[in-house]
Amino acid sequence: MTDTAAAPAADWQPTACILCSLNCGIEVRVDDRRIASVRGDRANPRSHGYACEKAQRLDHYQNGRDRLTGPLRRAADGTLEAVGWDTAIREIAERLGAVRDQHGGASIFYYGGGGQANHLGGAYGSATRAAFGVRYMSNALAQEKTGEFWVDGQLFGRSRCHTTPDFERAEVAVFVGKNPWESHGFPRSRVVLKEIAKDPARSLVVIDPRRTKTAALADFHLQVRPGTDAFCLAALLAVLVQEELLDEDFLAEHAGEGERLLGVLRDIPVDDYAGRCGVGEDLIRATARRLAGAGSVAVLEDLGIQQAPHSTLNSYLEKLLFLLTGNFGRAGTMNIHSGIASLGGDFRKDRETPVSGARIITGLIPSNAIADEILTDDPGRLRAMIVESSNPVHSIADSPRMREALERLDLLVVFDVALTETARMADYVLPSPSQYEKWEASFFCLEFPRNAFQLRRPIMGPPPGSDLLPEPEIHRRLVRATGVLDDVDIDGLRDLAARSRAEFGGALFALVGERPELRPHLPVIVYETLGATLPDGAAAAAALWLNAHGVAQMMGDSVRRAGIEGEGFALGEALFERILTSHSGLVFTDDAYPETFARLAHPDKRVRLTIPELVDELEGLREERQGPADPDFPLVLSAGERRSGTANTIFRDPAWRKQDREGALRVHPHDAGHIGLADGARARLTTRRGSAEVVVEVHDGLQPGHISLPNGLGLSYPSEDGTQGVCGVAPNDLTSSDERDWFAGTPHHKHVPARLEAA
Ligand SMILES: Nc1nc2c(c(=O)[nH]1)N[C@H]1C(S)=C(S)[C@@H](COP(=O)(O)OP(=O)(O)OC[C@H]3O[C@@H](n4cnc5c(=O)[nH]c(N)nc54)[C@H](O)[C@@H]3O)O[C@H]1N2
Ligand SMILES: Nc1nc2c(c(=O)[nH]1)N[C@H]1C(S)=C(S)[C@@H](COP(=O)(O)OP(=O)(O)OC[C@H]3O[C@@H](n4cnc5c(=O)[nH]c(N)nc54)[C@H](O)[C@@H]3O)O[C@H]1N2
Ligand code: SF4
Ligand SMILES: [Mo]
Repeated sequence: MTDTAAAPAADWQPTACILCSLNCGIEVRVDDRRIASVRGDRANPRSHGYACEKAQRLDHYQNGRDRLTGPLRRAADGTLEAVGWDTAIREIAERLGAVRDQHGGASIFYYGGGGQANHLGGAYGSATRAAFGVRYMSNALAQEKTGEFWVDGQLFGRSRCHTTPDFERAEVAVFVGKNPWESHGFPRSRVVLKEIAKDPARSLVVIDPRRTKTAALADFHLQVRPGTDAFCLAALLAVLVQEELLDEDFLAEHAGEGERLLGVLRDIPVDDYAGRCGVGEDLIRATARRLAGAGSVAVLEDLGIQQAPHSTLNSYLEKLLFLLTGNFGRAGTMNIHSGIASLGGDFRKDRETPVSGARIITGLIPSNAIADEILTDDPGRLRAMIVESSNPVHSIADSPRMREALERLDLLVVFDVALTETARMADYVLPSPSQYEKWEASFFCLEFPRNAFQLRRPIMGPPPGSDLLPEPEIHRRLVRATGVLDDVDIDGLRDLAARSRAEFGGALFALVGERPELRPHLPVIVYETLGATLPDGAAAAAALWLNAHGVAQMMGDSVRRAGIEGEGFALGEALFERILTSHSGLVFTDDAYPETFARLAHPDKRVRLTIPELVDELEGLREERQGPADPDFPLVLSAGERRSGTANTIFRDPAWRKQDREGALRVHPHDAGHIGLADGARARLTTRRGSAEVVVEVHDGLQPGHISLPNGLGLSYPSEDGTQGVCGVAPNDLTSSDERDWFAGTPHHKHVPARLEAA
């Protein structure tokens, strides 16, 4: 045994993995500021001890060599120089204020607000936006989920009526453009997948052009030709209608306005559509019959259809699979979950972007439209940008154009923990402690009936000698610098908060009743008042007090069913107290199944089946020509596959990957042979937008003509001697921002015309 191993082990501390939206509860042991050991936390009410192998590598995030240690400012010579917080905040406030005064707050844009697990800071962003009159915002959801949200809004009445699949109990589980073995996306993914696969009474359906690890477990693998899901899904739905497999009782009781949709489906030529998507007609019919005959079906769609042709239509057809078969509002099916906070924007404002007229959904500008809104001489263009916890230079389509756009801005302010591709372009970089060094939380609470939330405590302090501020404090200082809160009696409110929360609540309520313009500032106001009274330096958690009361008010029965007692204000207080003290997380709502129907927001509480715009698109499929591919770009590149060695851009150090260090391009043996490429060979990959050298992995899980590159690579990172290096290919050096869904503007990352040549 070595000396270090003999040193007394630190205690296991509960926290969460921050690498994907599941945020599995973990317990970690810290040794000399390193995340030394990691294990699943059995007390976590969502993950119950589950964690995948990636969590073992979290120290690559915690102790990355490009972590920021203090604020930075762009100097006259163009380099980034150290600057003090007071100077940085004062100058940013002055410069944002100047942009607003000259061009209006609509010219300042806010992007991000949290990555896979750090949403607490973003909860304070509303105050900064209000202080500078910011009108437009967005985040990564606007390059994946906005089409789906819009469809939810039409079907269920509100885009926040978001459905969640109950795979634990489903007889049939369906994945459409989703590879949960690698990407997760629902609790204990791999355990549940294996359970379904080995149970002869249950079935797994996967729609994916590749034989993924998920597809390899499937009973029904519909191996569509890339980009043809609309045909496949339409054919499945057509079989349901034509073979009279609909759940008529469910539809009569809970749905309406289906005539036009069902008429269109009745006329679809199933054999033709099967041919167009490359799936056998027999397999399509067998799958449809399996769905119709099952006691329960749950469905999950993801990037494979959201970032591909017909994105929004695909989301619509995916939802019709469970709706037409009546798999809604019961165990094992789809339910509308509760939530603790919104992940979207302010959807009450504009419906279109000011310059290019792109559709704004749930308050979010399509990521692909951002450069259009900057690179123009239109007086309404965006001129300043605040980026919080996101790396848009790397993650938005057409990175060269995003760089050009950010260069054109008068001011770019970036909040991050690392010197990212985006931070390198900033005028000011505002660094925060890591997610293990501060109070933090994720708002990805998507479960039903028992929905869980975890407020995480810091498990260590920030690095010695660093000069970092948590995001809530940065927002507070920016807001304070504008003077907007100067006439609010903060001291009085703080005293009240310390004395009586009920009186504090009453005073706050009266304040925003009198001055509604202060409403978006509430997070900062409660942070400065109630926050100061919270134990253990938990001020950042103060904003959650607002959420706790909101949830208690709107879903009191569900909160009480979760074992939290009280009525009215007392229930909100009890929930907040439970949030503060449940370090492994808590169940905050336990819903009854009828809740799904109660949450429908159409006045008649029915699902509205026909979405006219999308039924038009569905009808138009018949005329769509699938001509021969562009001879210059004969392959379809899927730019951004999730693998066990990818984690967005949260891990920047390539050394975290033991295998597939450079992120190989996967190529079918037929294509590899044709081009003359052996496994491990280097090749030149070219798209209409760019070109890159790649390592090839010959892989028979693909179909000929389809090639696949991982996400999250091509990041610049310092080696031990400090020289910067880039490992692998940044996928968005190869994508174009104009290749996007006509409706929601979601990118076609999974469908990039490409060619491959021996290097
Ligand atoms: N390991 C790992 N896990 C992650 C992440 C990560 O970076 N690494 N990122 C997280 C994030 S932000 C997200 S949004 C999720 C995404 O999770 P997923 O959507 O599951 O991830 P992808 O691998 O991008 O795409 C899923 C599948 O779409 C398939 N596909 C490609 N083209 C088509 C098509 O035309 N039709 C159909 N039906 N399928 C197609 C691909 O073959 C792939 O298997 O993963 C999360 N989890
Ligand atoms: N071509 C292609 N492009 C894609 C995709 C694809 O499949 N293909 N997938 C898309 C999808 S689904 C997504 S979700 C996006 C993701 O892309 P982004 O929205 O850019 O998010 P991440 O890569 O997750 O980056 C998160 C950032 O947060 C920083 N960070 C981590 N912890 C903290 C913290 O505590 N505080 C602060 N301030 N910052 C922190 C990290 O350093 C990192 O810079 O990429 C999209 N882009
Ligand atoms: S990467 Fe996702 S599934 Fe794996 S441990 Fe982390 S949160 Fe859980
Ligand atoms: Mo994502």
